[in-house]
Amino acid sequence: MTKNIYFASDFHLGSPSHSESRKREDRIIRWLNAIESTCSELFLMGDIFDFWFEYREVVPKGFVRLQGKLGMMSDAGIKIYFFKGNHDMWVNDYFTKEMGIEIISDELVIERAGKRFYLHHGDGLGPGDQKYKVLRKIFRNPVCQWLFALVPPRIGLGIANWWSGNSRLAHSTEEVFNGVENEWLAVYAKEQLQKAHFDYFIFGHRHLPLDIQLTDKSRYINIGEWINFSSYAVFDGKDLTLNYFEK
Ligand SMILES: [Mn+2]
Repeated sequence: MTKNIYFASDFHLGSPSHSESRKREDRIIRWLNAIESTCSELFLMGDIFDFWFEYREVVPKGFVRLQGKLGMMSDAGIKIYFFKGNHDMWVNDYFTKEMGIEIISDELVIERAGKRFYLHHGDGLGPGDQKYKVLRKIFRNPVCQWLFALVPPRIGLGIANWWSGNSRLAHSTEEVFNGVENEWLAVYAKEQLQKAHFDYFIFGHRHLPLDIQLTDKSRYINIGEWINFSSYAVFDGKDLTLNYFEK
């Protein structure tokens, strides 16, 4: 049987409410059940959780089905990667210890079946968004994380849930395509192509499924999100396609 590589991101579990998130989590589990027999590697490319913060002895409640499923897939020999997104960059060693998942902090370059992939959640890349780029440095600073960990979870997670309730998802409007020249991740990908060849650039973060031909040999695929689209990409050893689950 051919083995595939799957890419998905931006589940934003926890948002906008517990019941909505649970429905989405169930759909994700159905998707994982559907793909696992053909899956050799699974790339979870950021913003899997709308908020995640890991204390030394404590992790946030919830999302137990996803964690159990990933643990079982990993135990069955499927290699799973978890990219830090802008909503869930504070993962520590819990996913690795409990589920055998490899954590990726920034970009990851891989080669599979002779194709070169450039993988990244997509936050903080390309032109513009200076405010976020500064915030990202602060949020990713180990001292800031250490200080936040001193705040009791009841207060820390309370602030976080308030913050997450104010994010763009809570006032969810569907994203629209800006045209290739204004799609900052396409601009970023083109810059990278000046330095090295990649067959595929795969990003999340944009919340809009996109499949853009950058040159005759290179494509930018945005894997979208799971609130409106349930979109994901699959590489079957020959070609990469953007798909929609239960659509
Ligand atoms: Mn996101």
